[in-house]
Amino acid sequence: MSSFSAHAFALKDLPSPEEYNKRKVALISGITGQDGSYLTELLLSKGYQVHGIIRRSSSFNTGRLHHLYEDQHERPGKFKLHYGDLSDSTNLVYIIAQVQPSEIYNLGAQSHVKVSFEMAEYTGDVDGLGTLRLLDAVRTCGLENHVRFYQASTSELYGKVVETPQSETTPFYPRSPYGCAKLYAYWIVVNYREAYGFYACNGILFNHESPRRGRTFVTRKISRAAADIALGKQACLYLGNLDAKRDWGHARDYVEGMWLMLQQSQPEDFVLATGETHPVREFVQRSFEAVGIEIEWSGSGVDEQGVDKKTGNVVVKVDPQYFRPAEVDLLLGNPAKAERLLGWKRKTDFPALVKEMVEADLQASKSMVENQN
Ligand code: NDP
Ligand code: GDR
Repeated sequence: MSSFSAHAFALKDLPSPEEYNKRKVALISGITGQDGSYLTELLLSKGYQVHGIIRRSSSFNTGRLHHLYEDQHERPGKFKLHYGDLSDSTNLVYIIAQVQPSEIYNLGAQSHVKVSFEMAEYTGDVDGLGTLRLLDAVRTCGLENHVRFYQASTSELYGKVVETPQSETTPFYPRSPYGCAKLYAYWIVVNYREAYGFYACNGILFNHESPRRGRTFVTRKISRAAADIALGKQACLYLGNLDAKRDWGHARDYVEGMWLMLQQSQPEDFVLATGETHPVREFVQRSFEAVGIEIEWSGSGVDEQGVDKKTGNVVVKVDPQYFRPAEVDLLLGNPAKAERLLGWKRKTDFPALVKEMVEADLQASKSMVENQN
């Protein structure tokens, strides 16, 4: 046992790490988010008992988990939510001591890059120090050799383009307070792995989307607007930088990769990506095509407009308020290591992702119209 161990509240009479790991008890921070909901579905389907940390909110914040929560009445003891926050160390120790998880997925974060410029200190506290707090809570409970830990690292670590495609060996150059906070989290995970023998992995995930994506991220903003404009509920979509390129996959495929990372004999860091990159403009083009609107582009930079070829209406306009103080121009990942060692491969391609998101928003928007009538 390390002389630096912080076993102030160490749990007693633990089984060996091998026996402990067979228990299949997962704890997820950020369970109410996009990835949290898909990961919960996956883990429940694999027979895990799933615990999630949720924040107290004055409004309803468990919409993405509603179907699972309903279901838990049929499967008592399989799914439980705990109030907590990554800024509250005592609470994290308490939850871990109570749950005694065999796997922890740290998905909780202020995850919006643009917002991180406005809330830089908060983002640093939650996304950076929050990761340290969770790791230290595991140590405080004396579970560092028992728990397997997944950290939601990000392609935002690469930031300014140094090389493409970006892989596990590409140097980092973050371009936002969010990226900088996640850089701290990345390295503290590596450090605790090396210092205390933690089974801890960084999943360096490129952008992944779905119909459950938050509405202020660009893909969902576009898919919703395409649906609403097609149904005559919205006139125009305002966007920022249309030239930024992203490597977009489906969240459902990526949570499978998270789980695989914690099932290996040795902890390692992995990139999950599709190996393709597309500009924001293409996401717009394809989304509007999916609802029967063909866009013609005019102007450039902030003067850019997207005109509906049939009606001549301007359906897309650039608004400088959505530009960022520093931008990540190009992300393109190389998932070769994950494919080779984890057997992971994305199943959903780019056209299918756009189609699924637009169809889901069209459906949701139509049913709102029907409910109003
Ligand atoms: P979301 O924004 O959808 O979800 C973030 C989750 O974190 C929510 O459950 C949110 O709770 C929770 N959260 C926010 N602040 C705190 C806090 N102070 N304490 C505890 N929980 C908090 O993100 P995604 O599901 O898309 O992403 C999951 C993780 O993966 C994040 O860490 C993100 O940074 C990272 N990531 C995401 C990628 C993507 O493309 N989606 C790519 C690479 C990394 P609430 O619902 O109450 O707001
Ligand atoms: P990103 O996702 O910053 O890559 O972070 P986002 O969808 O916010 O932006 C992608 C690109 O689109 C450009 N863009 C706009 N973005 C938003 N949100 N709104 C707009 O109106 C708009 N117009 C153009 C952006 O400038 C950017 O270039 C996501 C998050 O999920 C992070 O948590 C995660 O770590 C990374 O992906 C990988």
